[in-house]
Amino acid sequence: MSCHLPKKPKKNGKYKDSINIALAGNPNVGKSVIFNQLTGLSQTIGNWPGKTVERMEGYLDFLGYHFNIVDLPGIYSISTYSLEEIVSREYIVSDEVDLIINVIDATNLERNLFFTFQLLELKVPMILAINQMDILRKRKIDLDFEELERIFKLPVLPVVAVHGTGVHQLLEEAIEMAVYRHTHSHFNGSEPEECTHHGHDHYREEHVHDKVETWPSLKKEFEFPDLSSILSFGKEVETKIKELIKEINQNNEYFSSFHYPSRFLAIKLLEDDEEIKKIFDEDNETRKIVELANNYRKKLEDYHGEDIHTIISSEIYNNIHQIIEKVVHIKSKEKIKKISLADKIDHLTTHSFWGYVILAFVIFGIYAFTFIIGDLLGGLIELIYEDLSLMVYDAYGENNIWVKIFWNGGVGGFFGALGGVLVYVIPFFLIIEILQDSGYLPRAAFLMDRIMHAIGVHGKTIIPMILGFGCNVPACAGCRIMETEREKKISIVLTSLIPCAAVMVVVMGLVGRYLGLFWLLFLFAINFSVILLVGRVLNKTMPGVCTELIMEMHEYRVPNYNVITKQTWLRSKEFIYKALPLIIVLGITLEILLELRALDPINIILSPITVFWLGLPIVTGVFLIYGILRKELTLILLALLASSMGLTLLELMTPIQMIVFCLVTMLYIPCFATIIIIAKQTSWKYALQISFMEISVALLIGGLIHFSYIFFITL
Ligand SMILES: Nc1nc2c(ncn2[C@@H]2O[C@H](COP(=O)(O)OP(=O)(O)OP(=O)(O)O)[C@@H](O)[C@H]2O)c(=O)[nH]1
Ligand SMILES: [Mg+2]
Repeated sequence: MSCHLPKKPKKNGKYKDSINIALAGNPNVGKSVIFNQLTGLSQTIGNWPGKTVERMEGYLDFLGYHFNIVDLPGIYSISTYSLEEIVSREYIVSDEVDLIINVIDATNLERNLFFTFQLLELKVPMILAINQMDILRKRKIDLDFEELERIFKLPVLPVVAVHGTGVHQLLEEAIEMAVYRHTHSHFNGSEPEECTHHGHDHYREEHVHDKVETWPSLKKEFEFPDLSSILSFGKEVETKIKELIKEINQNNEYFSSFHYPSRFLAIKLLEDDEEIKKIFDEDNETRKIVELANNYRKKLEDYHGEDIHTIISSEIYNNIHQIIEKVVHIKSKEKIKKISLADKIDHLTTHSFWGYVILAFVIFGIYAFTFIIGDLLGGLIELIYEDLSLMVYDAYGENNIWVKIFWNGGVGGFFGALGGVLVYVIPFFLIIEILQDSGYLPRAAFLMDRIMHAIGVHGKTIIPMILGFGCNVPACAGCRIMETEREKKISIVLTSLIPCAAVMVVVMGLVGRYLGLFWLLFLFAINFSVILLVGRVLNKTMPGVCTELIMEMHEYRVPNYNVITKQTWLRSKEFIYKALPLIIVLGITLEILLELRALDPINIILSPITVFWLGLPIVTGVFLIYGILRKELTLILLALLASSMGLTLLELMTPIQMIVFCLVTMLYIPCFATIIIIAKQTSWKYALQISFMEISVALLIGGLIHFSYIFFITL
């Protein structure tokens, strides 16, 4: 296949002659799975709504074309209920997008098509991707795609995103539409049978080349099919819309610069859409149209006895029901059985008693799974390192400076990261991905709602908090799902206090390993009490009140093997590529600095805090600073130091020092990457305030424990 489009040089980093596609649809329909399949990038995927919080762009070259693909946050409508909806709407009609792939969840056609109907009103070139067809097939439900294409007069394709089925056909269809179809008004109603996605290749090959010159103006030249038969409301509403369109068209020159079709503007005016009304604030004449729309709205509401949104949505749903009746064919009653199994699990995990038991079990399970596997592999790696070290020491001598620097520092750092961190982090990410993809998280949010209200947020916060056990960085970014700024700010603080996988590695490697379960639980109890306390204080001091939990619960799903392994690998890769080299370099640097005794001045400066206040060994000062970079460094550097001194960690630190050190590491400051993400989500001021607050809390508690211990033993 080679239909090469002449590419102009990059302009502002973007190819001028490329196809720009936006993936739009309801939350949790599979947009990001499609995006990742196409671009090879790693957008968050999971079975809960609202994961994609920011527009993400990726690209690929396919069949000689350059595609810019944009993954949009999931939205339920393109009204002005939320900022995301306004931003998405403006983006969809802008010149930045050539065509939309509307991703639709096949198992939820009714609600998804509601959004499709709104998109259709924008009259942008569009392909409908009916995703999750595997689930539908399992339920023995058929969709008549030919009928769907006949109805929508646009390409409608079946997709199973998680298997990659049908994903590239979407692009083939996009090429068709972008380069060929809009110049051969092929889809304008007359010959629907030819519009299916079968057997396009031959005419793409033939026609693509000579149509290239019309390329850049796809959106303007695309003749949107006449969909008046499905995009029509009842007679009264339609009459009013037509009247408004007439008025709008009289000022066509002014309105056309906004890219919105007149009919869309008319509908939105009727719906009293604040953003659209702003467009009409130009002069007296345009303002009159708003008044007219207000007038019509009142009349319609009086006539129907309902508000305008209900009137319009019920008209849309009427049309959707008729379509569904035509295209959905249920082949077997087996569906009922399947649903009841999902329902049973659903019922159990949201049960007022068993739900909490399961939640506790899940959280305990995360740790048990991680640390059983981690300890097993970690022990093995440690053994290998010890054996290898003996061989190296025998050959070159233990006190050889080069052995110290490169073997103890470099190779020791590598093995430390591998056996001390990576073996825990990978299972951790794996289980978090399984949890995400199964659909459990919204249930946990529902269960925790009442408890979370006590600390100023609703249950949804538990989602970033659970994700925070894996890594605080994406978790803090995920706090965008909170509805209000107040809740977002509180959620970010609470999430940044969750002990992430790296912190857990430190805590398990010191307290867990040397002091046992009781002290481990003690540390957790303090950590979670701090979270509760901070939440309560913020709830009392921040202006505003907590909103109620509104969250869609999608059906449970068997986690997809491809999705979870890929996501786990992508997250682990981050660690391998970023942390591993850093650890090796720092390991070598540490050995050199130790040889030169260059750490001493910094440690001495920090000693009033580390030694006097916290009662820690003086060497921990520099390690705590390193820990801001990545928390696991504190443990690895400690272990390296101990091994370079020929000691075990228990000989380097007393039990009480381990407890204080771990507590401080758990609480003292979010790591650097988390601070940056918090600043991006809120402001630098807030990020620094959080850091300062957490340092103070950590030092306060660490000092208190140290002095209580002294007091206790002097008694
Ligand atoms: N069985 C099945 N599951 C799918 C398919 N496509 C996506 N999923 C699952 O659907 C869930 C949602 O997928 P995402 O790609 O994260 O959805 P999204 O539309 O990007 O969601 P938001 O970013 O929250 O708007 C995940 O659990 C996926 O594993 C599919 O074709 N079949
Ligand atoms: Mg997404």
